[in-house]
Amino acid sequence: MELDEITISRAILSSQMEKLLEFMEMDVAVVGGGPSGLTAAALIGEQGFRVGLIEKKLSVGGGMWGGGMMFPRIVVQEEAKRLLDQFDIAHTSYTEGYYVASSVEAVSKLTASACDAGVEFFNLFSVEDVMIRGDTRLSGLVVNWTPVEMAGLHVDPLTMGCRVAVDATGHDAVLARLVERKGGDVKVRGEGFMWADCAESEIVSHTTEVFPGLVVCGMAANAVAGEHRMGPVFGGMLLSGERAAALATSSLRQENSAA
Ligand code: 48F
Repeated sequence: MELDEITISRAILSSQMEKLLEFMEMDVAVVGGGPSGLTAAALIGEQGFRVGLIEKKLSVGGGMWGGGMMFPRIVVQEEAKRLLDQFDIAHTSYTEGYYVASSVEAVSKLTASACDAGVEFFNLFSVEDVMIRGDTRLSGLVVNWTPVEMAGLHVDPLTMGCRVAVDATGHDAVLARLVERKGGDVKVRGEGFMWADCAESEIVSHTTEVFPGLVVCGMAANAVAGEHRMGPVFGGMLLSGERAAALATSSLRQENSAA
């Protein structure tokens, strides 16, 4: 078979354009492909909703990929071990209640689960704003290419509609801060010092719908709540992603029944 470069280019452009158009109206947009976002996306996707994961970097994984200070290992505590099992992430017991896994395997398995659940990935897309009409409910995202942002080019963004957005942007809590800055009823307190025990035990309760149609999870949830940070222990991220998935789907169902 003789390969034709134009056919290769057409295949890429037409299939991606089809996906982009299909995802102009999503059920859930998960913003950020770190551990909490990947977990949330996989679990929402499994329920048959149309989920797009928008990641500003080239690769997903966020702060999980690099493990602890570039040693590609993560620690997960007892409470979240069941999620390691659920996503088939191999782990060894270090000492009672502490499990160690490869950060590369963890990101890969979470990503593969999200792919299997039908989640569509939009990498190198940076969310720069949100759409809210009349202070009622978040209805979409304003996105641009990350390279446009990096180069400081004056290029107008495009928009993607979603019924629920999950802010999984990590320490920056980008979506929550945007809503706060533009006068929405959200207060971002900013994260506190390193204190793993507090940070991990409170993260699930901080994972909430902070504004109609906007769920915060992972470090973004702790940043909104003024909670501590935790370093390379990741159980809370998985549990927070799981909680965000439950909140996002219940918000969708409420919206359905109100319609
Ligand atoms: O930071 P990140 O891994 O978030 P997380 O799921 O997990 C936090 C942990 O990795 C770690 C920790 C746990 O011990 O404290 O830091 O809460 O992933 C956040 C992702 O969001 C992307 C970013 O590139 C990263 O991959 N992101 C951030 N801002 C934007 C964005 C944006 N404006 N648009 C799209 N993606």
